[in-house]
Amino acid sequence: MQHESKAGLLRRRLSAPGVVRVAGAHDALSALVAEDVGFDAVWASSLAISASRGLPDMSLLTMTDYLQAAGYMNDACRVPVIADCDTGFGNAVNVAYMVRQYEAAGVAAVCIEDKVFPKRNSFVHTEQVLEDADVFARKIEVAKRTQRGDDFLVIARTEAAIAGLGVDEALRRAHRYVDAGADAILMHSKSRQPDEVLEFCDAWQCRAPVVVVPTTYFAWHVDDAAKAGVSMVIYANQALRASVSSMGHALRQTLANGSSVPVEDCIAPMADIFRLQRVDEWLALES
Ligand code: SPV
Ligand code: MG
Repeated sequence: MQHESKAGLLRRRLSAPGVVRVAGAHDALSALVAEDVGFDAVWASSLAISASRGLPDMSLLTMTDYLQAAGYMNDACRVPVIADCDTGFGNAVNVAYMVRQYEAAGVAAVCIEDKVFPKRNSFVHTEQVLEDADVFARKIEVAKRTQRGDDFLVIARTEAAIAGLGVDEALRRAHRYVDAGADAILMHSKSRQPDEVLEFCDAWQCRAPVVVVPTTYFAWHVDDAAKAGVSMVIYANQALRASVSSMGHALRQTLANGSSVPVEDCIAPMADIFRLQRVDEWLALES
């Protein structure tokens, strides 16, 4: 029997009952931690990859930078990688090149959002400018036409609610993007409650899988998201934020104490690092 591709695996999981649970990663190691604890897939987050380079998420890094980061995650992990590809790094032609490159790197899915390039992170307090819906739908059409394998997924993300245009505009756009061939819709919201997403799902009637990113409405339980008709939940930045606070805590304590004694019990033992690096598998190649 032929080995199932990661895109095939993700597509099958997305169409099966239950929610696909995805964790955002900033590098291969954080992607491995997500896989290790049991997440179904990894989100190669533009926010997290930018932060790992010490930069804001505002289209400063290039496609090549993001592709390299997603490729490292994909090489390290067995679970599928979903790449956050911002606006597609330009126009429909850039999207075609992007799809070719990401699919060739083994990434299972790409997600593009309907903002204009250069985009800013959805939570930064600044103006958010939406792309014309037809122009964006054309990017989706081109992405779908460009992919070589049948299972590769293109997720269309609408930022209508982020830009303050409301759920009706998000719905209008989502229908347009599914008409253009999108495999799933990421309905983004920065509401403190899941109200916008609930309103969306209610009207959407599961026309295509719905993906959500509960960063501001983090108390929404995954079982309630499932009941609302959500197919995929992405915890986009929890690992990044956890790493910043854990590193800060461990280093602060070590500096203050003059040794790492106070934190030894709460930092990963070296054995955990070796396990994630699969040191034994590499050593076995020598013998
Ligand atoms: C990311 O993780 O980069 C995302 C999600 O795109 S958000 O930060 O909510 O825009
Ligand atoms: Mg992003």
